[in-house]
Amino acid sequence: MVKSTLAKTWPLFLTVVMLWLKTYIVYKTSFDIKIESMMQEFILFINPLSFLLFFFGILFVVKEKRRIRLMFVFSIITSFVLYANAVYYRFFNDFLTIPVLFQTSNMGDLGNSAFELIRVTDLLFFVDILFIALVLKITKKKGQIATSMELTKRQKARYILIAIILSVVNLGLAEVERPQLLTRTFDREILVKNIGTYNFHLYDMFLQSKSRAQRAFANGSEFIEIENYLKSNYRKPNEEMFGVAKDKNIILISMESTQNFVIGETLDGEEITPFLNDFIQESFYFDNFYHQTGQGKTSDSEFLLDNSLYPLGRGAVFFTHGTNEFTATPEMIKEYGYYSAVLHANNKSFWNRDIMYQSLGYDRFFELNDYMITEENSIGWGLKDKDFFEQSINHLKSLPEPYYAKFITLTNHFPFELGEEDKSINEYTSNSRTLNRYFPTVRYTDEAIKLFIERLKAEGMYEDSIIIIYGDHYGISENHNKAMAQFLGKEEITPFDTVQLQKVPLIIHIPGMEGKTISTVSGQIDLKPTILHLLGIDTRNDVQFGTDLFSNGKIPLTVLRDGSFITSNFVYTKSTCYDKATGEAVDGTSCEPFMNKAKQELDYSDRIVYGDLLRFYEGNSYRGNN
Ligand code: GP9
Ligand code: MN
Repeated sequence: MVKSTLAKTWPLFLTVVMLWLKTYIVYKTSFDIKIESMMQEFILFINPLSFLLFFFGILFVVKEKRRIRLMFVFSIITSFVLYANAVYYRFFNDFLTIPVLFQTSNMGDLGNSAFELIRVTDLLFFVDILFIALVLKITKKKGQIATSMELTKRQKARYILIAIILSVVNLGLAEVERPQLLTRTFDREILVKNIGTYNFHLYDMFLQSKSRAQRAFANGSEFIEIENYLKSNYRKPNEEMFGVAKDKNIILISMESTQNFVIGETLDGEEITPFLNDFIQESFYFDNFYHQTGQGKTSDSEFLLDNSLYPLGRGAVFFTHGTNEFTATPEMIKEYGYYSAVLHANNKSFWNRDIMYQSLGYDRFFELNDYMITEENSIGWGLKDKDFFEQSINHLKSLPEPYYAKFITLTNHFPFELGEEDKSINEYTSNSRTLNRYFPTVRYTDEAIKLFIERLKAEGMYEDSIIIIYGDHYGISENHNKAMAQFLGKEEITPFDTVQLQKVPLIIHIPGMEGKTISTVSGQIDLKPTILHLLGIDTRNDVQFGTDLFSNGKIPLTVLRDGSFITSNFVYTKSTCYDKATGEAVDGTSCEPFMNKAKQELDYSDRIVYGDLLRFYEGNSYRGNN
C-alpha cells in the first residue's frame, strides 16, 4: 500500500522530505533556538512536517497536469519564506511577522544594511529545488516517470489522516512543554520552537485578523479593570524632585544602538565613552535601566518614552496603530505651554514617523529635508551625528520656549560604518566584524554629544535645560555572542547574560543638582511619568504602565517585550528563573510572584493599543466611569 502510494507520488515525497530536512538544518544553523531537552529537540525536528503535508496536500485537488509545476511553485514559496526569515534573523534575531512585511516605506532606506546581510552561500537555501528538478529531468529521459501523482480516495484519506495525527502530536507535545502556548506567549522563539516556522506564520495571520477585529469590538468598559490595575501601580512622586524642571526645556537624546556595557568600559586601555563617563558624574545615572523594544526598534523606544505603554509583541506600533488616539507627553504638556519637536535626519516616513508624530501631538518634525546633507557629511544611514547636532542648534534656537525636543542619533547604526578620519578608538578584534566596528561608532556618538553639549553651553542654552540621554535598544544581537563573550571575558553568553545585555544607559542631567547613580530596576516605560513629575505635572489619573524613577517605593519589576522580566534579585527569561547574584538558574518559585504581573502588564497594554481604548479616555477620567 505504502509502496504503491510512493511509487505514484515520489516526486512529492522527495520534495516534502527535502524541505523538511532543510527546514531543520536551517533551524540549527541560521537560528539560535535554545534547546533544553531531548523532547524539545524532537518537537523542533517534527514541527515542519505537518504543515508541509497539509500544504502540499493541496496538489491532490488540482488538475493532474498542473501538479508538478505547482509543486515547484509551493517549494519555492516555502523555501523563500524560510530564507527571508533567515536573513531577517541575521540582524534582528527574530522571526518575520506580517506587520513587518508591510513596513514597505522602511525598505527603500535600508540600503547597505540589507546587503550586508546577504551572502553568496545563501544559494544553498534553494539547492533542493534544483536537485529535484534534475532528478525529474533524468527520470523523464529514462521514461521512468510517473508524475500524475494520482491517489485513490483511500490513499488520500490516509494522507490527510497522517497529517492530522502529526499536527495533534506536535501540538500536544508542545502544550505539555509550554502550557497556554498560543494564548500567553510573547516570545516568538518559543512559538517557532514548538509549532515550527510555517505554522507560526499561519498563527501570525490569525493574530493579524484578530487585531483588526479587536478595535471594532472594543468599548470603554474594558477600561475599568485596567484602571484598577494602573491605580494600584501608581507611586507618589518624590517631593524633592517634583517640579524641579518646571518650565525648563527638556532635551532628549536617543542614542542609536547604545548598550550600557560600553559605559565606563575600555578598549585597548582607552575609554569607549569618555564624555558620557564624565557627564554621568554630574547627572543622575541609572545603571539598571532596560530597553523594552520589540520589532519596531527605535520607533518602539519612542513609543515607550512618549506614552509609557508597551510597544506591540509583533510589528511596529508606529506602523500598525499610527492613527490611534494617544495621550502622549507632547500632547499633554501643550497645556502647560510646552512646544514639542523631534529632530532626526532621516526620511520623514521611516517608521511612519510623519503620521505617528501627529498622533502623539508633536508640533514640529525636523527631518531629512531640514538638513544640509552632502557626501562628505554622510556615512552609513545618513548625516553624521556631529553634523546633525551642529546643524540642529539653529533648529533648536528657532523653537518657542519652553520646549520638549527629542534628538535621534544615527551614526551608531548597524553595519556601524565610519570613515577612518572619524575613528578615534580602535576596532575590536574578534570573529564578529559587527562587534569590532561597534566601538569606533559608539565613540563617535559620544564625541558628537560632547560637541552638542559644548554648543549648548556656548549658546547659553545649557542651564535652562534638563538633558535626558538614553539608549534606544541593543546594537549587538545574539548572533555575536561568541565575540561578545570574548569582549566581556566570559566563557559564554547565557540567556541570563542576554537579558543583562538589554540594559541601555539612562542619564538625566538637571542643572544645579549633583550627580548620583541610581540602581533601581527600571525601563523605558518609566520615562514618561519621571519627566512629567520633574515638570511638576500630576500623573495619578494617567494611563501609564511606568513609575517615576525618583519615586520611593517603585515596584522593582521591569518587563521586556518578549515576556522576560527583571526584579531586584531575579531574571526570568526563556521559561527559566535566574538568580541575579550568581547568574545561575534557580527554582521557578523565586520568579513566581512576578510571573502573572509581568504577563498582565503586557496584556493590558496590548488591549489598550489593539482596542484603541484611549479614544474612550477623556482628560483625567474614562468616559462612563466618573
Ligand atoms: C531610522 C533610525 C534607525 O530613522 O531611527 O532605526 P532602527 O533601525 O534603529 O529602528
Ligand atoms: Mn535604533
